[in-house]
Amino acid sequence: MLKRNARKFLKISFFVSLLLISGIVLLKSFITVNDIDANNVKNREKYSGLPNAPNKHKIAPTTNEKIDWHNYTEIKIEQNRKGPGEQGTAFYLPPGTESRKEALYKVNGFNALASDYIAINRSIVDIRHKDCSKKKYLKNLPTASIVVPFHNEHLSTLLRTATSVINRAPPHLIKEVILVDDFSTKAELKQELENYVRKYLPKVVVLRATKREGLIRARLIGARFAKGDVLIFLDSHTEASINWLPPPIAQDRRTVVCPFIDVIDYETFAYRAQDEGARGSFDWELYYKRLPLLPEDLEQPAEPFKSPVMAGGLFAMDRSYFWELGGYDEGLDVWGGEQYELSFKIWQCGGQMVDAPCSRIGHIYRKFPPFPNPGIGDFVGRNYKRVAEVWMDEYKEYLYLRRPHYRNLDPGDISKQKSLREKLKCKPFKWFMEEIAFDQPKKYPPIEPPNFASGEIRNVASNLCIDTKFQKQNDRFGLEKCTKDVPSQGGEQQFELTWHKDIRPKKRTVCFDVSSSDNHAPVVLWSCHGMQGNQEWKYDYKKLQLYHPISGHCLDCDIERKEVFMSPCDTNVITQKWNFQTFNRTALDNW
Ligand SMILES: [Mn+2]
Repeated sequence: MLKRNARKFLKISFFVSLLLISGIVLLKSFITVNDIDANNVKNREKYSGLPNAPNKHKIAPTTNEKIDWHNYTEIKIEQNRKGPGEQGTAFYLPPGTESRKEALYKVNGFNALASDYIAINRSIVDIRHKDCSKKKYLKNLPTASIVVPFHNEHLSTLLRTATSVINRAPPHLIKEVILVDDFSTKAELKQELENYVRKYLPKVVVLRATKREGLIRARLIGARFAKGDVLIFLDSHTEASINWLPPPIAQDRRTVVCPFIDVIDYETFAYRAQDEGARGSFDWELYYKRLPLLPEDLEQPAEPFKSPVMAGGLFAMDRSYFWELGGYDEGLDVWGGEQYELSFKIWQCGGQMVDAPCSRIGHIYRKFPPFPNPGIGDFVGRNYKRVAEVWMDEYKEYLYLRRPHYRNLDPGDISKQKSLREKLKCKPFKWFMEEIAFDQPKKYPPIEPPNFASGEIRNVASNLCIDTKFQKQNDRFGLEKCTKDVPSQGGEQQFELTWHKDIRPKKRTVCFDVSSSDNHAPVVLWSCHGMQGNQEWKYDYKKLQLYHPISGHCLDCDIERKEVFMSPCDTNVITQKWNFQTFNRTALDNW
């Protein structure tokens, strides 16, 4: 339940802004009411029968006229708003709220009490690239249905999602906002949600699953109900930003569009960018990864750019095209793998996917996952196997190489997906890897090249070994007696100089990191980024030096203090000499 004060505050602030907004909506709809109906009829005609018309790649607008879709009245109103979290600023709870805060944190994984203090229709600042404010889009745009699945979402974050989506979009372009309740148990998501929606959000529909369906099937429930020309899927703890809707729906029918995803701070609800864009990709364990923008993408920072894989929950897709591609594979359980299934399918079967920098949606990345494991075994593994077996051809072996137990998982019946792939004459995965994710293997090679060196790193002067003692990020480490000499002694003395040219304790993903070129600069462990820089090392097996190119210094040590640090390279200094247990001479010669 929302606290009384917060609820009262929400209601008052909402009512005031609703009055203002409904004024604008009225005004707007008064002006455009005839166009709306005409547009809808046209769009209907336009879309009927399209699946059988393969050459009709573009949405054919009746006119090519482009207009500025910004709602300057709404923008002005928002600029003048003041209060908790307004203008997307950080909000700090007043003293005395700790126990309520903790209770809500536990069930949501973010500071839900802070959300309750912030107006449902709070303002955020425009952080889009400056060129976005000048962009125009077609006057005749299709309508959109926004599908928002939720499971035990906090009420005020859910309502803020729906409200921001509606307030920051042209009213006649939103057919409906569909909230799909995936069998939530929170009381406020029942009557209280429905009362609110009935009173303040007439475009919102609440659908209820009758059993726990999981994210993927909940999205499908919403998609089946949707009547708009374009489906837009959003998470239930998001905030749509200024003029977010026209960019994704102004694309052609087979272009699936993802917005930029901004960060809503899980503690303070401050709204900020995570970066200025990157192309989506994956590694061979199917973790979502990102690839740098291409030079041509950087030249036009407000234009949509091609992206191999979507991040997940936030995208827009022509509704008939979604079904033409079979929607999501319904055999995918709970969550996991669905973004790969859809992304591969789109690219391999003749569509394309872009990220639109001028459409930004804020998302709360939780501090921790609050929901218990569903207790149905490795459902993510089974999902990945389904995707790999249907779409990845011979490349699936690279996944199985890293996750051998997937070979024995039962993916269930995949005949429907396979026949869809055949029916749509989709291209092989090799094509996707070579044409779309062409730069991926450079960063995530299917077969990892061998290490340059591995084993203990023994100092020649002291006969001591480097020991990282299973320390954490940002910890320093030093020298200890070598465990090979004193087997009873514990420690972490096995290292790898990997093909990324970084040094990491075996089987871990923290790396030797030096961030200063000062004499005596410390060496710490830091999360491996694989981008060299501070973490690049070269082993000179002739001079026995561990060279750090960016600082130009060599690894050195103080025997008395058992300390490890950096100093200017000098072949006469014996404390700079190290024996790496084994090394690959050919690889080091070809550095
Ligand atoms: Mn989310």
